Amino acid sequence: MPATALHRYLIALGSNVRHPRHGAPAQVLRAAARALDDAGLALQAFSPIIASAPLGPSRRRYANACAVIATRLDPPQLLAQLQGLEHRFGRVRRGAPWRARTLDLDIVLWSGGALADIHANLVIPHPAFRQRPFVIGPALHVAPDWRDPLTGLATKHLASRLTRRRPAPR
Ligand code: A4P
Ligand code: MG
Repeated sequence: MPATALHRYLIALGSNVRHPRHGAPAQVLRAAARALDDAGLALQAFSPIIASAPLGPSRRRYANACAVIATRLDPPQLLAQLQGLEHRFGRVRRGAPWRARTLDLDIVLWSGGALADIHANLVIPHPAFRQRPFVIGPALHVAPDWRDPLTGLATKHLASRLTRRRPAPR
């Protein structure tokens, strides 16, 4: 693959902490989408922002969304750029210690298929994305036909699989 090839990436965005300047988590995600675009990662699509119950120990509800971006950066370069953005958004000096991160940017899929880069500590597809309604739901709006290279299933198939698995409401 030539070094200058344009790649497409599906990015999952999450936030559950207010940012002192941008505001509530949903505002953080909107600002993050603008920042991605400003950083030269051409924003091709941005999903609706959803509110989701926290998975894991945190009690705060999350705002989640997905973006499709196009860039010539390869996956390790993009990961470094995303981590720089997380750092800019999530770590605010308040006295001595750095506060908790307010922005999580994960690479879910890319146009190059499956990848495991030990040196960059990077796995694509993101190992947990298929089971996460807060990723699959927004992804359905921006990448319904994008196929997971490992299962061969498109996002819309993963979404209906997740829906089917949920117990019927009483
Ligand atoms: N890494 C490996 N593969 C990837 C990839 N495809 N994209 C490595 C991004 N990073 C990848 O990530 C930890 C390490 O994962 C990095 O060093 C990177 O090299 P991190 O973002 O620094 O730390 P984290 O946020 O604790 O990890 P992670 O895996 O992003 O956390 P999770 O599992 O995503 O959990 N509930 C709701 N409702 N919504 C959420 O968004 N998010 C989390 C975060 C928990 N619960 C949630 C949500
Ligand atoms: Mg992350």
